[in-house]
Amino acid sequence: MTKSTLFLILLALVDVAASSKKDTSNREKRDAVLIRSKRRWVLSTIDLEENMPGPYPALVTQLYNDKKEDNSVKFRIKGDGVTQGPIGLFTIEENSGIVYVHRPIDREMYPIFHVDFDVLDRLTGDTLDKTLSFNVEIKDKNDNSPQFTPSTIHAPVPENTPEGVLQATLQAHDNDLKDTPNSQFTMKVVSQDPASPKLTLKDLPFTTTVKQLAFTGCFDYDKARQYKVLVEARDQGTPTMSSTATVILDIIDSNTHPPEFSSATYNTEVMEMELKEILRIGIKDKDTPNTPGSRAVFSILKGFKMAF
Ligand SMILES: [Ca+2]
Ligand SMILES: [Ca+2]
Ligand SMILES: [Ca+2]
Repeated sequence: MTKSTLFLILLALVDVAASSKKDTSNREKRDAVLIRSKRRWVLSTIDLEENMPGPYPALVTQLYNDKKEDNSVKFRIKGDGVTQGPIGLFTIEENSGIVYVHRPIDREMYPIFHVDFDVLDRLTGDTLDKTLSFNVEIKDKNDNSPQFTPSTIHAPVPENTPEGVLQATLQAHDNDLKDTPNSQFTMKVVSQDPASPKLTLKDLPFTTTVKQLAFTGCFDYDKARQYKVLVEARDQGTPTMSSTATVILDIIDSNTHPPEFSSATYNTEVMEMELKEILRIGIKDKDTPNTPGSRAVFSILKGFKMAF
């Protein structure tokens, strides 16, 4: 029994007391009554798929009620998609009981419809039977690709980060029917520039919708200061659908270069008792200017006095 199938339930006759084993003709009579009375609403099915191509209006099903046989009855439909939003989606031909749908349905917006059918006396409008109520679940189509939130990520990466995970997580969600291939997806790195070090996605415990960016090798600020990584999420529906997220890694320079003196020795002279600048010593540091990695601290390791 599929969920998308509507069942018009056979309503059993309450009046089943008139049994008599001793009288076969009575039993036959009773069975005939049962058969007629059971067939008040006749079993029927409705299969409704998301995004049905049409043309519209499209025939959905036809209702039968044995009270219809004398043509003195009419059918009525009410509920979701009829008297409640989205209004005008379903109609019924009141004499024939044929049900129509008038436009495509987006399951992600309207996954289920609760509708009621009545059979009425055509002249008086009185209801002639119990209201037939049921839920119509719309059969899902794979019409959504998994989407990343956010779809662009900027992550700073210190140059000297040890091999392993990065502080960059990727999260995606697919709006199609939960726990089915239409909404289940996988994620992977599809491209990266530059190519090295190699970036991959690492699983996280207890979730399949969030992954962490990881790498093998090492970053070198002098070789590449920014990485552009494309990550794809692809669902398992038919046909499959996918989307990508962009991760920008900004490599942050670390203290990987020692400061170097521009000259090995410096000579200067100073007059006795004179207080003035006597020497300016320059250094070079290949690390980023104005960062702790490039700020040099000087100290005099050794000196000596000259006597005059
Ligand atoms: Ca949809
Ligand atoms: Ca869908
Ligand atoms: Ca999907």
